[in-house]
Amino acid sequence: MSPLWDVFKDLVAKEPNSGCQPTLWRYAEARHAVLEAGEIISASDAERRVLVLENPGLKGQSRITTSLYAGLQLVLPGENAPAHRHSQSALRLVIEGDGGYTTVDGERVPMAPGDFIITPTGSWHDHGNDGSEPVIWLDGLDIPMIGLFDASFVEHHPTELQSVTRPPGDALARYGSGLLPTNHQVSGSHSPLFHYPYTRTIDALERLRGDNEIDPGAGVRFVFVNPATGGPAMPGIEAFVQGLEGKSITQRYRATDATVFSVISGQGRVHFDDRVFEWRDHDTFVVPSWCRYQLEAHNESVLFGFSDRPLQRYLGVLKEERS
Ligand code: GTQ
Repeated sequence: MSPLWDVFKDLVAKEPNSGCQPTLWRYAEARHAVLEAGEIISASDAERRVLVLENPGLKGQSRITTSLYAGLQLVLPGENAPAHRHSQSALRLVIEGDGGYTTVDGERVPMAPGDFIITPTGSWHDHGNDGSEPVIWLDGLDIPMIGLFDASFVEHHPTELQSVTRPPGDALARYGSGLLPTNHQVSGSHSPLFHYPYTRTIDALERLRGDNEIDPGAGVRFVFVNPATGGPAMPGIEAFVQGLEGKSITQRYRATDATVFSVISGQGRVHFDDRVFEWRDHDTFVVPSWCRYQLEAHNESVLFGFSDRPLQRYLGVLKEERS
């Protein structure tokens, strides 16, 4: 036993105080490092050739926030990252390169820049690159959460690559057009749609550009949903895209869900109370829990982001403030 009164203030804190720091990773530098990793180890030897984006306030923990992991993954032309499955769920935001693909539970999903792809818990996945350019994407996983629950399992596929058992575009045809097969049974809590092509995302953003009603003070912001439930595409992570007008600034805002942003296109700044970061195409930055910020865009910009919001909402602890 140990005395609660010595630790009470740390256990039941006045407000969020994890040490997670506002941080920005410049893509120009990160890309250089990731390509250098490509000369050191193959995707197959590494299993996943990734440089982890570790929050400097959470050293040695491979976390970008207290609950989330992020990394930049590289697959070179002709390479494969072998098939495996694990308890952790993953999301991908494709950053550069054509010709990449990821196979998820028997369907081969082509990767184009800006595409959002999910790999639900327990689904077999392997990655490859049939093109002539390196393919790089941002990985977001719930690794710290699964670690907290001590619920991690991983399994390696008996063959390097799983077999492709479904035609290309199968999930998109079944679930991606505002239609659901009449006999669809909701099973599990992940979206049965696992590919959200950027062509569709950008079309929605462009059409509603400047609309001030979608998310007042925050530009046009859309959440990636599970079309069978209307809930988030992944039960534990909410991912979104946010379109910002040129020469605009969002309202001052803070929330308890630390959020990872990846710049799809554009340039601007993120303002915190005590610092400012400049961002541009493909930079990644993190806004810690309960940290006030504003997003300023110099020109028309599109940001991608993700956080643990659905779980906080479920637990009834999500708190937001606009000021
Ligand atoms: O692509 O399966 O960044 O298993 C970390 C762990 C990616 C993946 C990561 C993984 C993967």
